[in-house]
Amino acid sequence: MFVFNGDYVDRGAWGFETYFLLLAWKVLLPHRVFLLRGNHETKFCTSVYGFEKENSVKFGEHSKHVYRKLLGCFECHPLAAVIAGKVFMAHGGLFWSLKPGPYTRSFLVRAAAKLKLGDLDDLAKSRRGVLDPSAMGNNVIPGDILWSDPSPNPGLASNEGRGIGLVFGLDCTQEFMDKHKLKLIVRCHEGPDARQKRPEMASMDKGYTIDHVVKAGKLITLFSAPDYPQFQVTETRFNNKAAYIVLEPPDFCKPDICVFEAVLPRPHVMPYYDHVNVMDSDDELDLPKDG
Ligand SMILES: [Mn+2]
Repeated sequence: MFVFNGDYVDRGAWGFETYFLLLAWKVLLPHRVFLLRGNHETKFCTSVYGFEKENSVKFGEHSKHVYRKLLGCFECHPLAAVIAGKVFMAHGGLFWSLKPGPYTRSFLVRAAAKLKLGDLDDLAKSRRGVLDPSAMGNNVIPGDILWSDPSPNPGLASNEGRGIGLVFGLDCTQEFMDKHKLKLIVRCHEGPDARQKRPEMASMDKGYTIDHVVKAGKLITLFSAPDYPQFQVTETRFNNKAAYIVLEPPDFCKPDICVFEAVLPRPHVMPYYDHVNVMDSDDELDLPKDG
């Protein structure tokens, strides 16, 4: 069984053909291949970071139809997976428990520390079929789960660095794992560039970090794009290693982390967006702080 954890369409990492290849795998092996959603699988990110443009160049007169179908695919990806009842996997991380809203972003920012951590029942009740999960409104869990990050500080706080989702401490990881009898959480969503902006967290140079070690188990960040990102303004590259995880039965919760390097020289491909002037893909949502 293969579980992929989102951001297939990130031009800095995977890209256009990769997404089609993964969709073909899903069609061929629907009960063996699972494609969780990442924050890049949205209309916003695909229109800003070159995916839509690449689609229009490659599919020409059919591209509008193909893009509409692709947006439909994005909405269908699951937001999370529980493997063997012991391993929770989602692209960003944990999420709030909220009674029916709507909520403004400023309310969530102010109230974050007093809000409850969400559980799998809250997740099941959320509406996943949204094209661009929002930082506010009455359905914020999809935005949380795609954008949140772990923190070295305890508790829940609004994720000010991203403008959406939350940051959660190891007490939250412990609570979530205890509640659902989990032994391992695997999330992605932070490459070496994102970690460079958060010096309080370990660097992503080797393709993974163990961010929380709690009584119940561990929370691991996994990053599977070596030498990231493909497109950037400066000449300096991160030259980071990347990793994937093998989970073996019967435990499934003792991760065998496999590290790999990029094939160099990297093949030349077009960015299909103005990567000099468009903001980094880790600052994707430049939302107003109020509203
Ligand atoms: Mn991401």
